Amino acid sequence: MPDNTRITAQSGPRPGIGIVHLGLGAFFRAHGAIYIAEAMRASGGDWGIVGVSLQSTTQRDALEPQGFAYTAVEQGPDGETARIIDVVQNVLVARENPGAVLEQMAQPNVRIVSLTVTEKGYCHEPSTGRLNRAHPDIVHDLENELPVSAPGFLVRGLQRRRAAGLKPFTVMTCDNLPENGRVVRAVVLELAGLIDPDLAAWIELEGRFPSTMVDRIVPATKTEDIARLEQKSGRHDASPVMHEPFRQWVVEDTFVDGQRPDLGAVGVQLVGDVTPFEHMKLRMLNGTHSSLAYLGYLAGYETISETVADPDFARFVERLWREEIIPALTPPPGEDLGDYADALMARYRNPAIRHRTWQIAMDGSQKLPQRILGTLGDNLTAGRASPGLMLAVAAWMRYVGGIDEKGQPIEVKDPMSARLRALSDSAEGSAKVAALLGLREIFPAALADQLAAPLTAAYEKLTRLGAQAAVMDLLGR
Ligand code: CS2
Repeated sequence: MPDNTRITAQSGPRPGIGIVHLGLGAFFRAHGAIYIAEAMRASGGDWGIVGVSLQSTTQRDALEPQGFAYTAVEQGPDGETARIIDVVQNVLVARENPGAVLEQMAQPNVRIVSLTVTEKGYCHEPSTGRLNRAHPDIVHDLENELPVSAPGFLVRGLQRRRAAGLKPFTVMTCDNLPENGRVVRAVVLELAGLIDPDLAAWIELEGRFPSTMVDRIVPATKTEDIARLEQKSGRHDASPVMHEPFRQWVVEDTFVDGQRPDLGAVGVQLVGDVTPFEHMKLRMLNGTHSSLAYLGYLAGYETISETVADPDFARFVERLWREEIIPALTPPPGEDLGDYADALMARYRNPAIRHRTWQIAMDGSQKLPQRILGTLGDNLTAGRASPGLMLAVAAWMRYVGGIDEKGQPIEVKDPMSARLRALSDSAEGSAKVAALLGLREIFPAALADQLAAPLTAAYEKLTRLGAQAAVMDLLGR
């Protein structure tokens, strides 16, 4: 493919760099980057983005020849619309040159370092939110000045700024973690404290870590998406992003010196407390997404829209919302949870979005606590039954065993996959459920005790009937 048929960044003045983004995946390019581009168009400011891939060279190699511009394709039920996003000004690969990333973070004009490094990128223990000091990347970062982990880059980047007499950058996490600002603040302070207690004290005093709630469904781009787009537009884009029309971003308005793009001008909700929005989104959207992912995968469905096209699965999700999830939630200001559930169902049904159950099933060990276990714990305390969510956790247990209902292997992607597989292989039935419940990184002891009996019953039913029939049985069909 000759370069002149590629898409290119628009000519004209380029904005100055204001943001370094760690983890330049499809989600940020289809969500935060678009809001930031729109905010600059609406109100100006130099908020150009330098993207950082921690490991892989794929994004850099794809985007560099096209001036870091890419196409964002909005996929609605009635068709697609495409637009070129050219807010990214450069992409660095941390593994190749960690020093260049730190240097960029220490530039005076950089005022925000944002992150989408997925749940596991915080190197914390999901059940406690504390830094996992035994994590190999953290062990490395304690011994070396050039880091490999996201917390390591944040701490060393802040260390350089302090040494240069600069203010810290605001750390703005955009990952699906509850109280994500507090989580990243805690891991940064803990790691900084182990490196230099004075640095930790400075970060604690001067640093800002707004929590955010991010929402847009962005399935991984497939080869056929690239080909279809090229056929339609006549130009090759090596790395377009596909996304649904819906988007939401709720941001705690606490930034160093108030420095941020004019996000309020483009529909971002700037609030004092993001927590109720995060709970709503993580439990209602991500909680049912994960439930559908494990049960839907086991029942043989490839995507979420295919899964909810099955009337039993659609009724199952409705039941999860109305009887198990909503009763345990406090609605955030201005939100009606019943309406929110209706809107989610319409989003899941969008047939243009081919979001694979396998993709969502990834990294379950990091996702279950905030998506499902919190609701289960609240329901247990309130004496409310949660048979649907029990079945979903049972399906996760079945899934991580690595063999599907037809005896075919499942490619389980999870930082704990080897341990999960070994525990699954070591026992059967209730002993297997007990072995997995013994993983303290996922299940706190008190919750594990309460879950043992109902989860064993759900697991036995799931293995006896299969996912589809277990869902039907739950609905009384
Ligand atoms: C999904 C999320 O892959 C997953 O685990 O549940 O990526 C989901 O699509 C987004 O959080 C929607 O905002």
